[in-house]
Amino acid sequence: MRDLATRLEAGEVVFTAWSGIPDSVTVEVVAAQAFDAVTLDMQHGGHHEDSVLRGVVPILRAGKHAVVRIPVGRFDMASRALDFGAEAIIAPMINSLEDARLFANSMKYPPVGERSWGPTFGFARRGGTDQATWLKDSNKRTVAIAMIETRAALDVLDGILATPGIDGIFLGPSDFSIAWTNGAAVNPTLEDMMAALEDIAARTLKAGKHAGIFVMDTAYTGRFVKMGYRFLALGNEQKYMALGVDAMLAAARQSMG
Ligand code: 3PY
Ligand code: MG
Repeated sequence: MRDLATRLEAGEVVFTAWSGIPDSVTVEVVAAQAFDAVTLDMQHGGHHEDSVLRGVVPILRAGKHAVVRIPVGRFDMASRALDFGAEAIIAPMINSLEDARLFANSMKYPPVGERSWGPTFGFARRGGTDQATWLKDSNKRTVAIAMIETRAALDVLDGILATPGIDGIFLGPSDFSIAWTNGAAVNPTLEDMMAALEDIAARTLKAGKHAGIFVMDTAYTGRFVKMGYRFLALGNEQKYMALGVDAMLAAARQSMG
């Protein structure tokens, strides 16, 4: 299986499922669907340390990229999730250069960062062969993704992108819309902010980093890909279930004439 970093460097579009139900059997079902990756959400989803430890297994077994969104400021959890076998970490609310530096430090071994040694589960789960190779390759085989979702983050975007160890950004369009409207609205497809989203993607690619976004409305997918976003998150378990049931009932009713 090719690394997520390799696929993103090649410009491939990568779709990630979004999981909020903290149960490894549910994760197993999600990972069996046609997504390229599964993200376990510890920020707004119900995932916690134990469910991440267990949930990474069915994702890797399905041959998918295991991604974890940590809670705000929980950079210790970024290291832990990597030690559990996650390949990429999404850190929400990276609003300052200090946030970016702390996040990168937790993601990368020296000399880039300060990640502490101890891939207790990840080594075997991700096919580690020997410690020297793991140490040599880990920094480029793990993807540190900083969420951009406030005006403060936008103000220091170039600095975040230039932070050693930060591999890319992930746009949170709901929080970004709240920031954009000064708290007046939550609208992840707000037309007024689309030029800013386009500018963020362009600056990210220019810096040689990866751009991702949560696609709340699938009709916007093509537009975001055209802007340069390649790592795309879709839905959650509730949505997958609702859409599946809607499609199934509609097909059943249609067959009745
Ligand atoms: C946002 O849109 O704010 C997000 O965090 C998406 O997950
Ligand atoms: Mg958000």
